[in-house]
Amino acid sequence: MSSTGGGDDDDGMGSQNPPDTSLPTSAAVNVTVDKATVTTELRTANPIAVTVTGAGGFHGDVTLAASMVDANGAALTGWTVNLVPAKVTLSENGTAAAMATVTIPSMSANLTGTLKVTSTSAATQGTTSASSALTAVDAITFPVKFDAATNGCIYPADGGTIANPVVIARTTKIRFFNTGTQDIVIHVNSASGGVPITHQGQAPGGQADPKTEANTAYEQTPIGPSPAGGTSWYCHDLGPDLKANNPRFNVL
Ligand SMILES: [Cu+2]
Repeated sequence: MSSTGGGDDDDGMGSQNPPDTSLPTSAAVNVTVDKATVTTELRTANPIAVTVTGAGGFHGDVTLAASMVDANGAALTGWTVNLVPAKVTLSENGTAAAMATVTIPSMSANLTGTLKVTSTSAATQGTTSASSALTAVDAITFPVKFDAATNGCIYPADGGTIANPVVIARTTKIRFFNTGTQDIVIHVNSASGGVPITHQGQAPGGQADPKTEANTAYEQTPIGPSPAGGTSWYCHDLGPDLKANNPRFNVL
């Protein structure tokens, strides 16, 4: 300590109080997620809430990053995560929220993945990262329902097109889930190359479940690949057949 008196410090920069941005050594940032585990399906978007909390007097910016990794910590091909926002600003000991949305592709070599959320800030203490373990059941669900206003079924907007069919692996169960109140029958277009799944109510695979009641699914696991051009489907009951604009998948 200097003995120069006068209340000045001896750093040559004149007397000063700590700047407003300084933090006590106890300052901490803690990151948590709302779901430690998630069980879902292929071809889904899964929102996972992230909470960032300051403690010990922390205030200021916290930069967030999110990634998807496999069991070995390597990047997970095809799985993506969108984190919004990527930076939050905490008031003293405050809390902020972010959302990490994990999108799982329709076909994936991995059925499990781990979301990792990490934070960077001026704090040197705290639990600065969090993770969530996601498991995708080997299934894809297409929601469909009868709409009285248009007197026909409403097909999923992202149900695939000729140019961009939903790509599905042979092992993956395909589910048509009736989100409406009226029974429907799923038509699967036959083609000279054969069909990977059976028209509902027909042989060989569709007779056990002749119609899709409300809040139930017509489920089939492919018996082979789609013919060239993929496989389109629509509501046999109660229509409409949109022909080239029917939803379309391609079982590989
Ligand atoms: Cu039909």
